[in-house]
Amino acid sequence: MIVGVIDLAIVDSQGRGIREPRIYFSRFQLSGKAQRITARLGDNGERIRIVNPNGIEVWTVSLAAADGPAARWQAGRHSFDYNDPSQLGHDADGDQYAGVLAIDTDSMGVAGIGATSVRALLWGDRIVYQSAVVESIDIIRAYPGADRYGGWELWNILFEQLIPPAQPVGDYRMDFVLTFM
Ligand SMILES: [Ca+2]
Repeated sequence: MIVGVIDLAIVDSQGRGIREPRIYFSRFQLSGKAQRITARLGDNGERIRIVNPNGIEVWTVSLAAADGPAARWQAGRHSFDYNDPSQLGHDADGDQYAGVLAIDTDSMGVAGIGATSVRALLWGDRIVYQSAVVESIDIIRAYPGADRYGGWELWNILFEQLIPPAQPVGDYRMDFVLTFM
């Protein structure tokens, strides 16, 4: 789901909107140990497009769980957490589920559309979701001096999820909301 006051979309290589964008973590072999899996949002065929037709100078694009801090990755009755930075099995947020998701924009691609420049834009963090502390993660921010009335495309955002040990096999899913404000 995508919300915002400005035009924010995920588009394919022809610039057409992708109605229900999805990213997939690669299949992984379960073991008795915790493990990290990764996925990337965006490549040549799928980019986040930001268009700012109203001249807003300072803005942020952020990503949050659609169901808020109580959300979990779910496969039927099995689930694991996305915002429990205590890492291995010690449940910091008290919901009895372990697991944490990091969003890393260190190697994110950013390009202005047409004549738009990327000046006064800031990205390049690795941030983990943390219940009641970090419920939304900024992907990119524009500061005073950024081009107004411009458009930008973003790709190659790294998602890294820590899976708790002994997690049951399943096709785990979770919904996120991308917001421009
Ligand atoms: Ca938890």
